[in-house]
Amino acid sequence: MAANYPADQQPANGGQPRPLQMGAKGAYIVRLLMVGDSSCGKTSLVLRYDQNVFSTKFVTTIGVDYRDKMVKIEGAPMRLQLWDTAGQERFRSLTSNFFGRADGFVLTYDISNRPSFDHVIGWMRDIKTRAPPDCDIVLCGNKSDLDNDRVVTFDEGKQLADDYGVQFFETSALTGHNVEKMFTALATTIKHKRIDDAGLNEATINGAPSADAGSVAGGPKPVVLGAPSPQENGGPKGVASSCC
Ligand SMILES: Nc1nc2c(ncn2[C@@H]2O[C@H](COP(=O)(O)OP(=O)(O)OP(=O)(O)O)[C@@H](O)[C@H]2O)c(=O)[nH]1
Ligand SMILES: [Mg+2]
Repeated sequence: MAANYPADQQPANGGQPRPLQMGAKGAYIVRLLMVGDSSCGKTSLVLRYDQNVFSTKFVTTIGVDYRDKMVKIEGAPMRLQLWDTAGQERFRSLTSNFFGRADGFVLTYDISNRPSFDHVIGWMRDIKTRAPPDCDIVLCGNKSDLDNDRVVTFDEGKQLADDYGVQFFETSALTGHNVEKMFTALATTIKHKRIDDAGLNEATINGAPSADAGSVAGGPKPVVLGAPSPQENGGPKGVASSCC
């Protein structure tokens, strides 16, 4: 794994997996972070996945937006907390504070933007430095509809993902291509490692509610800088200085 990369840039997928936390509503809580350069399509991917909509308008994310989505993965109810971070450099110190309790990352680049692909190594380094060792990562080459403007080949993306030992998808938030498949694949990998292999089962679901992050409904909740962290057991949702 990652034979072509320095030791300090290896993926953060090693170590003993922690069991997933159970929410009060009987769903496992899965914290997913969208990371990658500005304009590569992180917000668009979340909106396509959550609401099946797309806009050509670019409204850059300020800080971190938050949504959650209830899904069933192989019969297991999961509350996917989608933390959509800003790609702009000026927010980097804020957004990297969110890495500490992530269960998974969608590391996104734009197939029509070479620097966004080159920067994947730096994003991987940040994940390695700050994220839990049992988190899972999907490398996502977005804007696959822009094939005429493509500057990063599928094989380059796949090779990089293989080097890091992570899953790889090319997606299009515009057409919806592979979007649900990618999120489902990440959630499924997390389920296998953090529920199935951790020995959690239906009895655990019914018998051990502990904490939750709040209601499912609603649009993005922009983070208010300097406000208290969200409490897993019902604190104000989307008003946070970090998810950790
Ligand atoms: N053609 C095409 N355009 C896309 C796609 N995804 C996003 N875009 C466009 O790319 C621009 C940036 O998308 P965003 O989703 O806001 O990018 P972001 O990664 O969230 O950017 P930051 O919030 O600044 O980090 C917008 O104009 C989107 O319409 C896609 O799959 N195909
Ligand atoms: Mg955004």
